[in-house]
Amino acid sequence: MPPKISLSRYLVEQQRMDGHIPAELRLLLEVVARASKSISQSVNKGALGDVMGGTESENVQGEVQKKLDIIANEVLIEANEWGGHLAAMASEEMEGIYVVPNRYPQGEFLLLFDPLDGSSNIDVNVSIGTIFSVLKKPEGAGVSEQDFLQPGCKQVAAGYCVYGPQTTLVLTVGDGVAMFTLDREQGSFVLTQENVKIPEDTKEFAINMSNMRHWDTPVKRYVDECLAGVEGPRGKDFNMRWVASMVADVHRILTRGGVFLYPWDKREPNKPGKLRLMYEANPMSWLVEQAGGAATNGRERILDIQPTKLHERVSVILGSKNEVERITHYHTKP
Ligand code: P6P
Repeated sequence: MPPKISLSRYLVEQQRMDGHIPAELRLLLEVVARASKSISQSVNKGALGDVMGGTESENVQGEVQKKLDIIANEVLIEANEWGGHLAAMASEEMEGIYVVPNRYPQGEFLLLFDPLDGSSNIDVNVSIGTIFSVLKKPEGAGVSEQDFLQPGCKQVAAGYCVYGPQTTLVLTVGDGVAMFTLDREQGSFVLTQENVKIPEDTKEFAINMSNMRHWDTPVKRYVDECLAGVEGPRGKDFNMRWVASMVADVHRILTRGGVFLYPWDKREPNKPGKLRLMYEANPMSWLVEQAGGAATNGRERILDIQPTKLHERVSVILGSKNEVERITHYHTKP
């Protein structure tokens, strides 16, 4: 049995080997991992803890906040604010940025997160997760929301923790994708896969089919061709999955390939899509690209999009490279 490599050892070796991870970033990632462990314990309590159900409040997206949304947000804030590695944080659950209080030293990194993605699945015991993205704070005194508005290609680290049958942390610092499974007996994340690779082709697509009548033509064409199966233009049968938890759908794609679509649709034409660019699409797109996949909004690479608002939304098509290229081609060269 090969030696168990902990997250800490992996990060130290990454730091020593490539200088990829400055000490402050290594500390940040270890703190986020520890916070994820704590969130996992709250999630796993379920009905045995006072963590299920909704609250009276709504988040900036106008969505009813679940108790666990708020718990996860507070865990991440409290775990990260004192360490001296961050200047500020941004969260799906908070309208504005959270500047590290003056009583703590400020660092050079910005942390963005969706503290508990897929929270509609909490009460029905389906996998959910925490998504995070790390940027460097631009030079200059102080920190503002404007400092966060950097394209996804500027990320210095990104990942998620999926709370499913296993609790698994998936991470990139720009040197490929590694997966760490929580060993509850040791209480530490153990390296269980590195150099993750997404197959370039797939027979599995993930989309919420109930929105079909609202889709734009290129998406409808793509899905119709998949449904036509081996007798159709694709010459093969496809399978469909939709967990309605981006973390779970992306984890499946990183593990066995596939393509995930949450496209623009006619229901709210002024909204580019449902998912958020800064703390959902960007971190997931970097992970997918680092694993040899692709991620576009149907027309351009998601990581090239210049954000204009902290909570802006985007259309997302990501996964197996050849499928994403095909769908993007249907949009740009119909
Ligand atoms: P729908 C969860 O609420 C989420 O933000 C993503 O995790 C997920 O992929 C999507 O929304 C599910 O949306 O419309 O199918 O419920």
